[in-house]
Amino acid sequence: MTEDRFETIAIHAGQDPDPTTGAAVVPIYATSTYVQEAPGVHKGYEYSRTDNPTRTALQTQIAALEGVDPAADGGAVATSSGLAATALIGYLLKPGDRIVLPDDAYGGTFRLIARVLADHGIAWTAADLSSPEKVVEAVTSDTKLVWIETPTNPLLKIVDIEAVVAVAKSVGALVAVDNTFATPYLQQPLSLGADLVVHSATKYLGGHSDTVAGAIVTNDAELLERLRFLQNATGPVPGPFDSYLLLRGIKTLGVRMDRHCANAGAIAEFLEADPRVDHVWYPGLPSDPGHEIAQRQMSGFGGMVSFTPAGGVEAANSIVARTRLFFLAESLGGVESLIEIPAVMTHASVEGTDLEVPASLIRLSVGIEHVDDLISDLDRALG
Ligand code: P1T
Repeated sequence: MTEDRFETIAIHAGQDPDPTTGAAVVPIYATSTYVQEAPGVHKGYEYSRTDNPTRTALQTQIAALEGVDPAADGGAVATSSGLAATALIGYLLKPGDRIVLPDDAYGGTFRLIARVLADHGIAWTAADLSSPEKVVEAVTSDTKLVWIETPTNPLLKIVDIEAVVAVAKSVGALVAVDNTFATPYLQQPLSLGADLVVHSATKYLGGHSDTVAGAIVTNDAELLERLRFLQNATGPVPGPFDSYLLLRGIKTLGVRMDRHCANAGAIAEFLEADPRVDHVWYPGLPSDPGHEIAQRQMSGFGGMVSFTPAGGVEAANSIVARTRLFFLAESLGGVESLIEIPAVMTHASVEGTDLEVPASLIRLSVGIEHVDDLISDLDRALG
């Protein structure tokens, strides 16, 4: 199995035919409990908060795709949402510990760190992790976790994972990489030295905007055991139906990402050349400050594009009201294209902080529709 390539692993890892029936697709084990032959004598499953076979298959699939080294005894923990995954990682910390996080990140991640974990005595510092000097300045002896997002949400900054890992290791801090925007198809942070990979599986992994879920992946057996303990102790598990939807969605991750990347690249070029647009953020554009590192660190530039229209906030509001194919909605990573204004939608919680985003910023989650139709839709909406 380990010699198989990404697209093959996506379809086969954790998905052997069902041993009881030969079913070619992993069944939805809709059960909360498992009958025991005698007290403590069972087939490996006791209660579905602790483990469920559909979730086990999903965890095997995700771990394999993130390149978990089978010899390292690592693995994945699938969770009830991306933020549940982040919260479990937060439980690894103690009062007095510090988290260094990016000055551009998903608003909900910031809210969890600054308004929940902070109340439990965990300090935080926001810094521009795309600047090596700023990382060195931000990381101190009390830093126990460096949280990376790359590309960041919503400004698509690129962080050099290996460089940040080197600084974090110098003070013994763990490094977690939120790999939601890139997916393991485009970027594998564990191979660059990260300790933990986090996903909002709600997005590209699921791929169809029909479920909310998350995942944590690690090569470290001790961390995996601790996270499994924390999940069982606190309870944020995905149900078997959600696990099945993810298993099914992930099978096509590679082909979907190829199309997301191609469409987003064409749209970024279209927007960059248009005088009705002020600025475009997309790591695939040679003009983007993260382009070189993205080329080295990723095998494609992803499906997210952000831009500011020349007409400011007023223009932004009318553009998002005029698109027909790009639905005005939060979230991202589904087959259908979405458009939103982060300042008042996904990132309302960062207003007035170091993470504040431009008020006229528009974020596109470019779907896998025909690219010519998507460009016509934006062309019309730009007015
Ligand atoms: O929504 P949830 O599955 O809990 O995942 C949270 C999360 C974590 N990390 C990143 C990079 C994310 O983008 C998200 C969720 N983001 C959105 C809902 C959004 O529209 O940006």
